[in-house]
Amino acid sequence: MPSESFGGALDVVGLRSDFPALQQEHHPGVPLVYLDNAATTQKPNVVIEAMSDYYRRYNANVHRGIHKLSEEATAAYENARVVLKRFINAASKREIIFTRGTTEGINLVAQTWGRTSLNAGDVVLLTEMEHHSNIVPWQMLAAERRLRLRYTPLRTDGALDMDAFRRLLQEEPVKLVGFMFVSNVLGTVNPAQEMIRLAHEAGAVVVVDAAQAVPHQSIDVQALDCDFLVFSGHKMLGPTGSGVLYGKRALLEAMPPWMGGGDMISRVGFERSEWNELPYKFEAGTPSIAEAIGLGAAVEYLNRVTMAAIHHYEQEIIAYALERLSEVPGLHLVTPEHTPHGAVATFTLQGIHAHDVAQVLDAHGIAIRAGHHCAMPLHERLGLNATARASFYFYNTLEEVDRLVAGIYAAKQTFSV
Ligand code: 7TS
Repeated sequence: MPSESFGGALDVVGLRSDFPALQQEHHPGVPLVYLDNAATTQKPNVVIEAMSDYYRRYNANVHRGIHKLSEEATAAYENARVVLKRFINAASKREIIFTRGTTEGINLVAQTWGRTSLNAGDVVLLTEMEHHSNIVPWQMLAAERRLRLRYTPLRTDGALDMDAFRRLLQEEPVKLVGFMFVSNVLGTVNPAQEMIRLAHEAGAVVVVDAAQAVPHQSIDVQALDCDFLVFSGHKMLGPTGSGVLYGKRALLEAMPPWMGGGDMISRVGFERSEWNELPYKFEAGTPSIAEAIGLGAAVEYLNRVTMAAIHHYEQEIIAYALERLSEVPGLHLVTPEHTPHGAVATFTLQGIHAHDVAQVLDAHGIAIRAGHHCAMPLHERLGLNATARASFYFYNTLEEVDRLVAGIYAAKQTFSV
């Protein structure tokens, strides 16, 4: 059992009261246990209110109207950018591009930096654990520009094979290294700083998929020295349709825009146009204004809780969850227990399909995800069709871990295994 100091400085019960969705009963008399946080997190009142306040009080387009509402909307939108800049310690707010999420951020890098910097025969080095969003955009570009995709393999313990990574970087020139900071399936935390250093030594540009990292630990893009880093607002208490592409200013300055339209230009003629300065060059059209404001409010909330306390608490809860799960007969943990991992517990249950496990758990009020979690190549490599995944956030409790385990025993009973 965890020590009495479990939770440390975090008042989890108090924090939970900030989340309306966590107050509900899943079925009459059965409180919801929400363990699908790697897919998306619940939203605190401050986020919902910040968005509703924008719509109720100062709804207007940004960067254009010379009227009070538009000025207020622009100020709130740009303030969110500053909040995000500080959150990941970017050198300038011009390096913060608002996107709809991680997927859009990676596609933007592929379609702008990639299309101008990668040529036939160039190597893009990814890893075998990537989410589809860090594979498919590169496959699409590879087909168009005849690039070669290579993948750093996993070790049997679920960690990335760093020897192979070094070898792949040395075997032949690599133009781009793309990798996830934290795996959404394994939970594995990759040695990002070391990988970035090695990639730079080999002359590669690095894009980090930090979708599962930024919500759970403090991130400093300058200390990491990554060239690009992307994440989604909805996995860190913010709204769907919000996210950030961070890029080093010199790279962003040199990149052509992706989408054309309003706001991203400084001058438009019938024949040609000139681009706006950063970050607007990459934010064509009316942006997701309420979403950016909501994401700013989410980050301010996270700052109040502190990322250090969140990380510490999550490490305790995941250790407890893995310990309890590993005691269940017939349960195979896909999340490696002995490599650094985030707040994700992925497993299979002997004799029961992951979807059936999820269905029985749902009947007990417990929301998890089952399937391939948008990482089909990883599942193929692991020799698994589907896995069940419980993913935690700082508002989850030990009691919820216990209910998860009880639900798994119920599933075993239902299927008599
Ligand atoms: N990268 C990682 C590591 C992810 O976990 C996800 C979403 C994405 C990229 C894509 O993010 P999006 O916001 O652009 O969709 N992962 C999951 C998941 O594990 N379950 O549902 C979504």
